[in-house]
Amino acid sequence: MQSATAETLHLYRIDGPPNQMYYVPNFITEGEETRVINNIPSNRWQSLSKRRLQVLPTALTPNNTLIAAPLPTWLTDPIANRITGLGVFYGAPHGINHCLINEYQPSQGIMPHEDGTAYYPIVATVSLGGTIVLDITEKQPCQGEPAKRWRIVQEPRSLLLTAGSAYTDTLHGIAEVKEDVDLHPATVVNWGLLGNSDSIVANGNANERTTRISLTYRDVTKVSKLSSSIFGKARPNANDRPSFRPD
Ligand SMILES: O=C(O)CCC(=O)C(=O)O
Repeated sequence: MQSATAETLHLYRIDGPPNQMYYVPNFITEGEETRVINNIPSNRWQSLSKRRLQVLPTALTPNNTLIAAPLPTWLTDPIANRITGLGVFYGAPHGINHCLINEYQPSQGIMPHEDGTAYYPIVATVSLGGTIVLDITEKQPCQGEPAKRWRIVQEPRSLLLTAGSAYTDTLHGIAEVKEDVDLHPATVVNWGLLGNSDSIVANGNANERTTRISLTYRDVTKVSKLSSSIFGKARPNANDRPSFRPD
């Protein structure tokens, strides 16, 4: 399949979770992946207990405001521009203006959480390096019923779009394991969209984790044009995680 365009994005829709999630394999090339990895500043990582994180262009203020600043070109050209070209940030007040970069070693992950209201309800995740499984859980199951769960495999260079009620009504997390197991068409909702499911099958329906980096592109809804020195509350090097976000 050719990579997605605004016209063909519907072909990449994931069936199963609430509307709307899309998975696009090979959204970027290996050359683009290498270029981004090489541009990630080595001195801006914040070490968290289970992963490391950096925030671009800057951290949000305590009341979740972004002090207006452009994203670096290596994040926008071509990746953010290509995402915007899919039309999915149509309706977002600013378009993509923020990016969290997470890095996970094998055995690292992120506990189930929601991204909350600091952002317009769409997130575009580009994966670099290793493959990982994202667990999606229904936030408010029907009374007496267990929460519905879905597993999404994210391959390197893929794009995962989460919008609408998939954004507002579910939690997402990554298990702290060295290997994702039991991966097959009945357990992975985006199996039919994967670029290379053969390698998972050849590995005994498992994925051995290696270092994986995610770029999560978002639109922070509150933006201030005041400079951080005038505003006085921005914390450019602080951990940019509003209180609902997990370690
Ligand atoms: O790394 C990922 O794919 C998920 C990151 C995430 O959940 C977050 O930044 O809120």
